[in-house]
Amino acid sequence: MSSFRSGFVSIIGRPNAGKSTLLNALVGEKVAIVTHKPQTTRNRIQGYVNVKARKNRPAGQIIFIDTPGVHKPESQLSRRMMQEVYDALEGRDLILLIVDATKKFGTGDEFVLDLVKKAGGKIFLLLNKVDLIPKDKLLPMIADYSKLHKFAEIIPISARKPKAAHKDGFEVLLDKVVNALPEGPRYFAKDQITDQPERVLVSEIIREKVLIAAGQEVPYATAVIIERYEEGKSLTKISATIFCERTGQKAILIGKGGEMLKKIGTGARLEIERLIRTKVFLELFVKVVPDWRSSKRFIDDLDWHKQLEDLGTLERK
Ligand SMILES: Nc1nc2c(ncn2[C@@H]2O[C@H](COP(=O)(O)OP(=O)(O)O)[C@@H](O)[C@H]2O)c(=O)[nH]1
Ligand SMILES: [Mg+2]
Repeated sequence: MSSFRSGFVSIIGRPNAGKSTLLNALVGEKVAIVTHKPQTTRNRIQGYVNVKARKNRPAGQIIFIDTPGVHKPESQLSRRMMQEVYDALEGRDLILLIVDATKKFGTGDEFVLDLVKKAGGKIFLLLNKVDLIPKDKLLPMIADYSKLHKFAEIIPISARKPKAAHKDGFEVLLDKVVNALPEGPRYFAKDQITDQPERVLVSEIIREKVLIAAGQEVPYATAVIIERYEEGKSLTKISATIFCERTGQKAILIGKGGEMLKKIGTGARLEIERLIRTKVFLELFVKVVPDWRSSKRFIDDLDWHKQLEDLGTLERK
């Protein structure tokens, strides 16, 4: 078999199509948070998958890039999220366009399709959530989708139950992806699974618990910033602030007698302890910053790519 392949593969689709679920399933670890609420993912996130050679493919390393769902931007924040999508469309070797196969193809899907067509290059169409679809619906569906565009591949998958789509799970998808990549080096060490530093994963875990716990409208208005992160041998001390836009939202997040915040904190702490393998002391604060989603400056501060740059500058001082 020919030599090692590697490259960048962007996962693009509408909110809730299952992009982050797919990334986690491929990587085999949770690197992106997932909820049933749209617009959970705010940044592009890399996940690394090392594949062994097998009958139909050489060995390789795939850098998958999860992205925010393609949507019409209504705030500075969602404009920034769409910029993350555009960035992920630059300089990649392959696009995976993922659609929720339980939903009718609509104008939103057309918009995404146009976007990836304009980006150019090879596109695989992934029909996701086929675990929810009767088998006999699949072939006609593939036929319909193939009329929309000359996709390099159309592959039915289930990000949540891979074996419901194919007895070998993701192996067929991985065969096709690896074969679509150029020969190249292993970019990242075998034990590295994502580009996100630990403290970013931690802030995302907290945000996920907020999204799951809070009601309808609060989640979109929340953001999490880690204020303190002190690593010890057996205990890590973390303080984080959950930002929201209105005092009413703050009241909801804190809850009666602090119950909601406690629930968020406990859920987050347990998961963070599993991730970093020490006990965790987690302190949460809630702060109101009116209309932060319209503030370019606040959104800049949230950007962890930028946070890291700032940290690097601080450490060099
Ligand atoms: N039944 C089923 N649900 C899925 C599948 N993939 C994703 N989901 C669910 O769809 C919702 C959105 O998933 P998520 O990965 O956050 O979508 P994203 O917005 O595209 O990143 C979550 O509730 C997932 O559990 C799948 O293959 N089958
Ligand atoms: Mg997502």
